[in-house]
Amino acid sequence: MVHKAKTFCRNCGALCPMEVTVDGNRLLGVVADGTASPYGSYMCVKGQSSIEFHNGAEHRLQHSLKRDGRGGFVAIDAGQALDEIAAKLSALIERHGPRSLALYHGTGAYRSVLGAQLEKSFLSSIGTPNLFSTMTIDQSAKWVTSGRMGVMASGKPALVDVDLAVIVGNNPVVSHQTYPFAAGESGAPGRAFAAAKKRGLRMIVIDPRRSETARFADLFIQPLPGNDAALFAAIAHILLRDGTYNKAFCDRFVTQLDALRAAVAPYTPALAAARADVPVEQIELAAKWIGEAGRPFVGSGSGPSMSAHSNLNDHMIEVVNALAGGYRRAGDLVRNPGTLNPRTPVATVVPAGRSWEKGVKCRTADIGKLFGEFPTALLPSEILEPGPDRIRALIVFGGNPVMGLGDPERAVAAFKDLELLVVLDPRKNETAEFAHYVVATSQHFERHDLSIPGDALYPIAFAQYAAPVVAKPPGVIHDWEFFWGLAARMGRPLTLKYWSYGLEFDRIEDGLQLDMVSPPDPEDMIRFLCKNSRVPFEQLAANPSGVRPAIPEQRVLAAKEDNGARLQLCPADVAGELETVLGEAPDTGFRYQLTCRRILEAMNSAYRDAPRTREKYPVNWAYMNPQDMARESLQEGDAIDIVAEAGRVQGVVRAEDRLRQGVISMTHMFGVLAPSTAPFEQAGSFSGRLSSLQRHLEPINFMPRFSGIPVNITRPGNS
Ligand SMILES: Nc1nc2c(c(=O)[nH]1)N[C@H]1C(S)=C(S)[C@@H](COP(=O)(O)OP(=O)(O)OC[C@H]3O[C@@H](n4cnc5c(=O)[nH]c(N)nc54)[C@H](O)[C@@H]3O)O[C@H]1N2
Ligand SMILES: Nc1nc2c(c(=O)[nH]1)N[C@H]1C(S)=C(S)[C@@H](COP(=O)(O)OP(=O)(O)OC[C@H]3O[C@@H](n4cnc5c(=O)[nH]c(N)nc54)[C@H](O)[C@@H]3O)O[C@H]1N2
Ligand code: SF4
Ligand SMILES: [Mo]
Repeated sequence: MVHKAKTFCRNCGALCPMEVTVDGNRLLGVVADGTASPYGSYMCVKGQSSIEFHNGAEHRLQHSLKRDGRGGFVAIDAGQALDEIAAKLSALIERHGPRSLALYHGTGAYRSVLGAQLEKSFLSSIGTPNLFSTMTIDQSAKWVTSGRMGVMASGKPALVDVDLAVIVGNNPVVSHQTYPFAAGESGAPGRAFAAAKKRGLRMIVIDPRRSETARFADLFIQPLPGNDAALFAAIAHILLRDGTYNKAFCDRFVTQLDALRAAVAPYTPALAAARADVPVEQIELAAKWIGEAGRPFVGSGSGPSMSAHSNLNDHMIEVVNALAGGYRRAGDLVRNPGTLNPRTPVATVVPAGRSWEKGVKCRTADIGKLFGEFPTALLPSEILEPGPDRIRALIVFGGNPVMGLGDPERAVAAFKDLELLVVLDPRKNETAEFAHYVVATSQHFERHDLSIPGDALYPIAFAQYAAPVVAKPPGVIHDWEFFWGLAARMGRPLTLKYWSYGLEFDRIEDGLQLDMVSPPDPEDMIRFLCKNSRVPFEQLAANPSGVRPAIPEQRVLAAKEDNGARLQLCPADVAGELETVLGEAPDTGFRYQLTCRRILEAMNSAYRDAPRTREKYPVNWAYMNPQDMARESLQEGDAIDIVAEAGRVQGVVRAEDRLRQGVISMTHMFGVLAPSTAPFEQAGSFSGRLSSLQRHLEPINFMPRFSGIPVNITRPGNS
């Protein structure tokens, strides 16, 4: 019988509420569900693609696979696969200790709530410190900044409360990624910007490409990539020069202003303008608006975090936000005080922790954990470098790291070296090709989830519970069943806890000890995760469109007493990096820089092969400014070789006048791992070939360079 059911999308952080039409085990359609949604009625094309994926599009895996020893795979029952994986893991740990196991938590794992919670318990139960995730190949510059500067516990303001949004290398209209890194709303981002503009919001966008988000900009600055540190050092220079920074905020909450003043003194507006190739007037105007703003929010996306000097870029962007007092203040209304996990923000500084300087370290670098994780760029070294506690077994949960890491020569060598590689995924992605076992997991609409990943991100308090709306194919298991099944077979206990970023799993006291003989009921686990919720589980279950709790007005509290902590605007290592950057000269051996971008239709490597994606993107086009194309005598559709220090790929040129000259813009994780020689036959060009996992890594988080990569272009066949 055909019926309608409520659920929410789990493809990205927006978690859009939706209504699907169900016919038995097939999904016939999907529309946005605006009943209670914090964004009103909204969804994007990936919502549609995800129902087609449930129905079997993109060669969805229907059962688990085992490598057959002859270069191929054979189907294996999931229970049998778990038996074999458990036996191998137990033997490895027995022989080499818990550090021989590592886990990589990919983009697909963040919104698989029960799986992600049990993953943390599983790692703790094994006792391995080896947790890697996409965060350290994404925007961990933000973690580094919070570790070096400290954090304002009052948090950042909601879009509806700011009068100036400065958005740096972030394109939420396509990526739906905004808050808490940058001003905006993850669902219906364009609508939220339009409403804010109508109210009088001023917006500055800084991006080498006039992005979809930039159409809302009052001031659009189009720099060469990799110069955000210089630009924001110059803006700090102006704010200090003119005395237009927020003195009230700085007197109370920041320190090292004198050191900052000295460090940014050489970063004159003229110097930054020359480096970034932008008019100096634009830098002065941006600084003027920031100085004038009553309620500013200066924030960034992945662009600055993926370019040269990524940690310094981010630090200087946050310095400007701090100079402007871009945080919620005592007495400010808290628009979303959390629903599942209620929070009461206080206007106080959480001191800089520099977690990486202490505790358990990586084997191959003198670096400790960043928010509980090791740097993913070091994963190949941690596998390959000989030693008793090297990584021998890896579980990849919802990720495609051989592509995501870039530098396929290095990454593939490491993945091939593993004694046990288990991939937990509904797709047979490129990483799965190297796996000993591919455990096929259920798709979003087939499992239980709770809106934990949105709890602190929604613009208003909101929570939603999703029960399965269709049955999973008989051959697949849920992500959480994998971790429970493995732990049960290995004789390890599991405890379900409400873990979220910033918490140390072992320190969370409140937990639900799971029965390791009969599998837990997923509904019981969700009920447990609702234990502190403002909306009881029963109410969420009775309201499948989600609930906006009625909560009394909440305001940011003033600190009872000054804890003495201050935001450290210019610690010694930051001052040192500013000095180093000052002395750098541009690499004149390269005429272009390749920048990152995202497309609406795909989620990294997921939905890349969805029919509606392939229609527009048979390849990931190499976008160029038409004037650059004319100078190079290139036409649309021409093939070019894009040559970087680390490697080369063949791309297919498309004109884009929104892009500044000197930049080639290309989305990631298309194509194949093999050398790129025929983009149309290889389904695109794997731009990860242009990045190195051994050179140009940032300090602390070892972030590789994925944007602003110096490149030259030639016609294929010419070198
Ligand atoms: N549709 C869709 N949504 C996604 C994803 C997806 O693949 N598809 N991926 C998700 C993931 S994993 C992430 S991390 C987020 C990322 O979310 P965003 O950070 O918003 O990612 P992008 O859309 O790539 O926007 C980055 C912008 O930075 C600009 N840029 C590049 N280099 C520089 C630079 O050096 N300086 C400055 N100022 N700008 C620069 C680029 O031109 C681009 O417009 O998106 C998430 N959402
Ligand atoms: N050159 C270059 N490299 C980059 C980037 C770039 O811009 N340029 N971006 C970087 C960034 S920001 C990121 S986040 C990484 C992405 O790196 P990864 O996260 O490693 O790659 P994804 O393609 O997002 O992999 C997600 C996988 O999760 C699976 N999946 C989806 N939903 C579920 C689920 O519910 N359960 C399970 N088990 N699996 C699921 C999908 O099928 C897919 O195979 O790449 C990084 N690498
Ligand atoms: S924006 Fe698109 S992908 Fe993200 S949750 Fe909404 S429908 Fe899903
Ligand atoms: Mo990401």
